[in-house]
Amino acid sequence: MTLIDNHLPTAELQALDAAHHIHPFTANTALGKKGTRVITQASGVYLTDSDGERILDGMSGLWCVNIGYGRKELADVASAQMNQLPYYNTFFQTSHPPVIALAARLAELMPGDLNHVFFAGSGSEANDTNIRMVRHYWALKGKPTKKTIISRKNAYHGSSMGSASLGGMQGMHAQGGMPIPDVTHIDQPHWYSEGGDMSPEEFGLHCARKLEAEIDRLGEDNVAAFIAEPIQGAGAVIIPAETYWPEIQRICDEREILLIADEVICGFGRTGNWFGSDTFNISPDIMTIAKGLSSGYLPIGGSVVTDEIAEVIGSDEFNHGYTYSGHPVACAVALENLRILEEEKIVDYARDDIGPYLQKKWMALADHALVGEARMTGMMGAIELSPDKVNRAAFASDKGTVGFIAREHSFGNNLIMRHVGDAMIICPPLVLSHDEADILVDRAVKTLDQTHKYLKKNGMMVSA
Ligand code: PXG
Repeated sequence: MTLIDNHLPTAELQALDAAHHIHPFTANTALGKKGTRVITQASGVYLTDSDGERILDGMSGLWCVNIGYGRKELADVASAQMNQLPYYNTFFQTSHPPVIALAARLAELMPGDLNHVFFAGSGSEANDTNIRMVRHYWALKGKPTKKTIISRKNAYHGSSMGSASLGGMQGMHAQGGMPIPDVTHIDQPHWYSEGGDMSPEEFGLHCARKLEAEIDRLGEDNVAAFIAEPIQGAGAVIIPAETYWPEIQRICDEREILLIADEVICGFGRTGNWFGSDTFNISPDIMTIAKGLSSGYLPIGGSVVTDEIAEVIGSDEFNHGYTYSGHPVACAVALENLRILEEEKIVDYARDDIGPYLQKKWMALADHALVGEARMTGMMGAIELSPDKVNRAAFASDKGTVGFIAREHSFGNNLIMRHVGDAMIICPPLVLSHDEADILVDRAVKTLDQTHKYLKKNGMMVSA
C-alpha cells in the first residue's frame, strides 16, 4: 500500500515520470520539463494530488467515471472475483458466470433488439471489431462489395489503426498512415463553427443529407455502415440539431446501410437516458460501448448487435477476439456498476435533477463576454470562447491557444475542464451534488474572468 499512503515527494515522482513514462496525446519532452500533476487518490467527484490539493473533476476522468470515485462495492466485487476466477477466456467453447450475467443484463438495458454482445477491452477495440464484423456480415449475406464505412470529420472512435481511421481527427491521420482503405468522412453537424447563415435546424438537415450524397458517390452496393456518436464528445461536445438524427435514420433505413451508434461516451446515463440513442430516438444496428460501462474502474468495452446481425455472424466462424474479451473481473465490476446506476436511480438523477440544475447554470455562461455559445445535454457540455461573440468569430491566434490558456487557469482553480481547440468541455460524474455543481460553475466563471483579463492584457481579443 506504500504507493497509496506513502508515495515519493512530488518532485521525485515527476522526475521518474519524465524519465520513463510516455504519456498519450502529449508532447512528452515539454511535459517532462514542466512536470506532470500527480493524482494520488479520489473520492466522489474530487481528485487529490500528491501535494494534497483537492481538484473537482469536471471530466469524470476521461468521460468515464459516471458513478464517481471511491465506490467500495466495486473494489469488493473485483477482489472477490479475483479470488474466485481471476481470468478465463471465452474462445474455446467455454464461458463463465460474470460474462454471461453481464451480456444478459446489457440485453435488458439496450433499446430494440440489441441483444448480443461481443466484448473487448476498450472502445477502440470494440470499434475495430465493428469494422471487421460489418464487412464480414455483408460478405456472409452475399454482398462482399459492401465494405466502405462512412464516418464524420472530427469524430473520435479510438486510437488503434482501425478505430482512428474511423475517427475523423486530422492530427491522428497525419501520423502513421491512416485512414485505412474503405473509410470515408462526411462533414460534422457543428453549427457553431460551420453553420454559417443557416439556422441550426437547416444545418442539421444539410449535414445529414451529406450522408445520402456520399452513399450516392460511393454506390450503395459498396457501403457497409455509417458510424457516429449521438453527441460528438472529444470533437467538442457537438450536439446536433433535432433535425439531424431522424434524417440520418431515414437514410440508413432506406439505403440498406448499417447504423453504428458509438455510445462510448454517451452511454450509461451521460445524456440523461441510459443511451444517447434513447435521447435522440436512434435505432442503431450496432452500439459501441466502453467507459461508463464500468465507470472506468476497469477496462472493458463491447459491440452490441441486433438479433439479425448475431444470427448472420453466428452462421460462420468469426476469426476475431481479444485475450481480454469478457474478462471476468471487468465483467463483474461492470455488473456492479450497472446495479449501482440502476438501484440508486443515477440515470434518473442525471435526467431530472442534477442535469437540469447544472444546465441552467452552464447555459447562463453564454452571457459572459468571452463566450460565443454554451451548450449542454444531460451531463456533457461545452462553451465556445470567442473574441467577438456576436459573430461567432474565431481567435486570430492559432486554434487551441486560448483554450489552453483557459485550461491552465482552470487547473489553477482546481477544476478539471478540458479544452478542444478554443472550446471548454465538461463531463462531470453523474452523482455531482447541487453544491458541487455550484462550485464547478463558480470555478468556471473565475476561469473565464482570468482568461478574459489575460487575453485583453496581451492584446489577444482579436478575431481571425
Ligand atoms: N469512441 C468514442 C466516442 C470515444 O470517446 C473511444 C471510442 C475509444 O475508447 P478507448 O476505450 O479505446 O479509449 C472513445 C474514447 C479526449 C479523449 O481527448 C477521448 C477518448 C479517448 C481519449 C481521449 O477527449 N474517448
